[in-house]
Amino acid sequence: GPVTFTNLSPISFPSVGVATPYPSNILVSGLSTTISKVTVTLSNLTHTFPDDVDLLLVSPSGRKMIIMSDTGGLNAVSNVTITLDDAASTNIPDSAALTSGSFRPGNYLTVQDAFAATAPAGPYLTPQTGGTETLTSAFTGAAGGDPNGTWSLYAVDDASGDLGSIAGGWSLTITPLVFMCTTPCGSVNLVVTSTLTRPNPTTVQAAIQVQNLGAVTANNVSLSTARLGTTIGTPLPQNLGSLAPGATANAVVIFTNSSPGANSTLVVGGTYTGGSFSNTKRVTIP
Ligand SMILES: [Ca+2]
Ligand SMILES: [Ca+2]
Repeated sequence: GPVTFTNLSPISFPSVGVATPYPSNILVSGLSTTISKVTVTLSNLTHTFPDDVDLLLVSPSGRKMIIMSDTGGLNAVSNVTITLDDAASTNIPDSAALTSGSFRPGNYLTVQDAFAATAPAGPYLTPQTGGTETLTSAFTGAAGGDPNGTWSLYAVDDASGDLGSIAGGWSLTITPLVFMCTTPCGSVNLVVTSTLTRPNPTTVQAAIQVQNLGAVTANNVSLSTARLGTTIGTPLPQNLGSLAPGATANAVVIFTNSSPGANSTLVVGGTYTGGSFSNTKRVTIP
């Protein structure tokens, strides 16, 4: 499901110019390399003239989109929390007052607003009304690239007089693209077997075997998530390479874990010609 990453540090707008910090960063890690949805939440936006606010979001893969610019007109706002979400029912307003809630992204007035260095140079992707991009088209799927890494929010106040802040910082909510298959999936059929042992009171060792019983080769087979605890030694994900039909691969993962009897999950994922797969196996901690 969706995973939220947050930077709680306030973003302060001067009367005119780049905000502090510039940019504000969020480090995303641990996600699959393709995502299906992203939303952005701005917490506690206060500004005496919101039309001055321009926001540029840059992804780890270098995609750069103006997500909110010249919105809210001249209506001063205090502590509104706004989620930019393609699935919202209304556009963020051009001249009406900003209110707390979910809105589709919007860029009014100037289309290619200026973002001083250290922001990447334009041109920038832009949503309505200056363009037709969405958070989905800009940042998800094959075009969006790997979501893991640093996301940067460049905030600018584009007119002298009037200022404000995003006092509660901002967050990204990202939905990884996951295909779940425990039966043959695109003719890949990976069977995961595991033997878990507890060599000492705080450590669990998982010996995992993955066998491809399907009809086509599984590529990029990755032991991507094993929610057993903090790994010791070889970290996750472990790349198990390609598995031809009938082939097996073995991996050993050692974890810090002090909860005998708990349930956990092993996940093996990868690709085949035509798609991706993910196979989940529930295990009990010894
Ligand atoms: Ca604009
Ligand atoms: Ca201003």
